[in-house]
Amino acid sequence: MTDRQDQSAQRQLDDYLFDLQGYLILRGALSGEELAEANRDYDTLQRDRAHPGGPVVVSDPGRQEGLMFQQLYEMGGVWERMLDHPSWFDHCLHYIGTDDPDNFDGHHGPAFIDECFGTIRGPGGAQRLHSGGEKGTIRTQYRYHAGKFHCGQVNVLIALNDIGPGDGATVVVPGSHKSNLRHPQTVPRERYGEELSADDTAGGIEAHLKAGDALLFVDAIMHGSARRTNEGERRVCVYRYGPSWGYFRHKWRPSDGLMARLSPDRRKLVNPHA
Ligand SMILES: O=C(O)CCC(=O)C(=O)O
Repeated sequence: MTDRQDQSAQRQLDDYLFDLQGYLILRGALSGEELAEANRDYDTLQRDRAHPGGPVVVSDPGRQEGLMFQQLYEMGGVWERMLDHPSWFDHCLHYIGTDDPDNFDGHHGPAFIDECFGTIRGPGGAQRLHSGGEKGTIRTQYRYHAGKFHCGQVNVLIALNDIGPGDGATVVVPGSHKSNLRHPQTVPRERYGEELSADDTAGGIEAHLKAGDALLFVDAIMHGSARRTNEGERRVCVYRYGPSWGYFRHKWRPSDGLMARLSPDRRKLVNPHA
């Protein structure tokens, strides 16, 4: 079999599994050097609550989600490379569709990253389950039509350390991106905290990742994370990709410094009209 046939067989399998389950695991997406750099930057953020590379927003809301970072790409280096990292970028473009018919003159980029964040979570930390196809939310929708994927948001969650049993792994409910019915174990927004933890959710599975693996999933899939019961901490970052006509999820915007140093292609990923 030639390399090209190999790639096409892999793409067919990925498409089948992504459609069926709503997620894929990309093993070894980051190199050892990339991981080391990312972890050094997390050490700095954790210690100083800031980074000299750029204005990352650090918060500790004192909730189960743990220490949170927004606008990770501001730090430069590996965080900029992750904007269009070869381990996942083509997959993201393929699953969001990138087919705006009015974009012929290239005034948009092929995609928009509407949020780029990370968390460090210690013992007791978790993320409540949310999303699910039955909600019909357009921004996060799963859609396949006329022989193409047209997903509203594809997330790439990258493990910066090993995440196994007891570590608070991300939980997904495979197939729930197409569900028609509300999962009976979820509760409405005003009763958050009463729901079962993600690890006790019927139909849910923990995505165990080695450091450097990436979990790629359509946001419509029901997801959250199990509660961490082990000592130590869990480190992840998430890049959210959507169509170029999307808009920022939060109030933060790419800084002038970042916009000045990015290549034109990458600039369009963080601000399609810039
Ligand atoms: O923290 C996790 O494992 C889940 C992240 C999550 O819920 C999200 O990316 O929307």
